[in-house]
Amino acid sequence: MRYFHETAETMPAEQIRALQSEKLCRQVRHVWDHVPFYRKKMEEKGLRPEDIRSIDDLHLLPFLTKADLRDCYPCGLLAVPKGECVRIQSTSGTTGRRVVAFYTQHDVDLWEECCARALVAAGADNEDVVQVAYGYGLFTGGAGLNGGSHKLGCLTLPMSSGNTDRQIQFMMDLGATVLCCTPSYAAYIAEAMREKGIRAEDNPLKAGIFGAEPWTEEMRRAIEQGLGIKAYDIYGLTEISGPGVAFECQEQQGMHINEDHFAVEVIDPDTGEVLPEGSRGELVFTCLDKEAFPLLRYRTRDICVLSRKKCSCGRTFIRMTKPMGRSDDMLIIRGVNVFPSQIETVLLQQGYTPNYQIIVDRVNNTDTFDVLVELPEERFTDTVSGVTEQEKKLAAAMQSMLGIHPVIRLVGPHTIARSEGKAVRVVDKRKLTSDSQWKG
Ligand code: DLL
Repeated sequence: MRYFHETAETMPAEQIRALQSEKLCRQVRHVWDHVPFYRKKMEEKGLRPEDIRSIDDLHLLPFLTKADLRDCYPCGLLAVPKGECVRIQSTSGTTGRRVVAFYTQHDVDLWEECCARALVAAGADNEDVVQVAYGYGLFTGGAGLNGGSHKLGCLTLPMSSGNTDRQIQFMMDLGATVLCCTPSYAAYIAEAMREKGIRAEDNPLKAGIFGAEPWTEEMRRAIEQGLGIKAYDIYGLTEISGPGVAFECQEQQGMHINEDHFAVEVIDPDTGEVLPEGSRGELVFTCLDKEAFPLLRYRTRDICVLSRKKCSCGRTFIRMTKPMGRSDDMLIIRGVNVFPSQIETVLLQQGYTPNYQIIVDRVNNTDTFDVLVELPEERFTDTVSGVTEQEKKLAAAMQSMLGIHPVIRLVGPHTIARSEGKAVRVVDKRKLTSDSQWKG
């Protein structure tokens, strides 16, 4: 099996554009009729649905930002009655206001099909055993790949993340052939297997589908060697549906965007100008046929380059490079979205000063996450146990806000450099960009 949906995935470019035009006109009418927020935004630009006649008119529509999504929380962008929805998923959340994405059954089917396409592109068919070690729950990773695997007819192991010993045992006992998780977790699983004396050639895996966080070509090689597999990238975001918005094929030369469902643009993040193919800029997605939560011209903040160069796999969908970073301040640490503002909130709530620094690094392919925090003078103690106790308490408070455990390092009052301009809150030592992504 080479494609999950051959006619869609190999459609000539003109046909994709015609399909996108037809779907966009329908989608614009749908949001105009059902989402007062969109109607207002369009009216502010002097636009009516009939002004959008083809995909070439996409640039006329207003952008949608994460701030708009927060303002519309929870149901302000819902385009169908809540009773017609069958599911929500949600982002890992910023300062208390998560983005809640709604799905009708049609939207779930569409999303799962995108994930099934990714599985086939990674060489899977219905004979495969797919181990899904992305988190299940509000996060889209587990649900998305689980659904894609079902659609393809694979035996699905809904492991969720964590409990690495059990992951390895199920993988070996049930003969998992495809592993789906974040790349950092894949590297950790490889390391744990090595420590147990299981050699790469002894495990039943043949491929992995890894995404949800940035990873380099070096990391890909390490995982491929460590697990004895081919490692494929997968991209997506909750707001647009989840994993499967784009996926890699056997060529491993960028990710094909499912253009029959999502129109993509790259813009200059400062001016909003649409940039020509091949330029580096911010990715903007338009959902062409989602019903419940159809975002139009959503600014992802992910920076990347698009290419329409023919791919030897036969798929005609445009390809995106790995995201080369983000244009906002969100960090992705071990697959979890972390905003510096969340850390500041916890510090202030716990009676600390807002003088802190986040230090993120990658050691043995796993993210480290340290937060340097100044001890307020009134809490100063020179006993080791006193300091350790405060560090533990603060780490627990951050874990409950962020869903990820930082190492807190309390330092003396006034030891963190003050800034005269923008404060440098984050020191990210990970090398996450790769220069040569278009080799072929
Ligand atoms: O991370 C969806 C997903 C789950 C994708 C599983 C792939 C696999 P969010 O939690 O909403 O959704 O985070 C979306 O994660 O805007 C990117 O910045 C980043 N991201 C996702 N995939 C990749 C990737 C899921 N392959 C945000 N490479 C996005 C780099 C990625 N960054």
